[in-house]
Amino acid sequence: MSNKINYPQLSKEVSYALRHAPWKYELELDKNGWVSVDQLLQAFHQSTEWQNVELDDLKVMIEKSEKKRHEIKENSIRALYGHSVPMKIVKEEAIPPKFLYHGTAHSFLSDIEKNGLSPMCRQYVHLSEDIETANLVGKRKDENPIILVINTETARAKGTSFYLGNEKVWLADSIPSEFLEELKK
Ligand code: HQG
Repeated sequence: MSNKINYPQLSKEVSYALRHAPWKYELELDKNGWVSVDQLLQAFHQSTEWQNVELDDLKVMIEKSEKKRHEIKENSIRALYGHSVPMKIVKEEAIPPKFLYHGTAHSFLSDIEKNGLSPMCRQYVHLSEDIETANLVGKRKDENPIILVINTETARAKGTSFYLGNEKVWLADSIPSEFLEELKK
């Protein structure tokens, strides 16, 4: 293991490979987004920046990260959410808490009110388990973000499915606007 590794930077590049452009690393994701760790390392070793990265570094990268973005199991690795690859990654359907949250920018609100939440450039809409997380997500786009509340019971009763991302992130194909309400701060 190298002690010179910039783990946030490594995490960004692993996310890029596993969420957005696996073909640039000669990787092929399986239907759940997994690739072999050996293949990923082999690809990363082609670049001078990552030529010393080992499995243990990937484990430290996951452990040190403020968000659980990746997961390693039986010598395979995958991104847990965020995908934009053309082939839709199959996520496990599950029953979420009664309320989920989505933090977003004021400038998107009128569009969202009209069209609901769409995945935009990604495969799924990303929802947060708690308001604090939604706020952090929203702050990426607006310093005082809007928080939308999703009543998942009503949405599920009317046919919306929810999928597991990580312990704080839930996914959905889309959320019609009738299930969205703005959180009054
Ligand atoms: C908005 C980060 C107009 C939506 C975060 C969002 C998250 C609409 C933006 C994860 C719309 C898409 C994903 C509509 C949705 N009209 N705008 N109809 N529907 N939008 O980045 O949820 O750090 O693709 O509100 O923490 O912000 O990368 O999605 O603002 O978990 O691990 O379109 O990415 O995780 O933006 O973030 P994004 P997101 P990482």
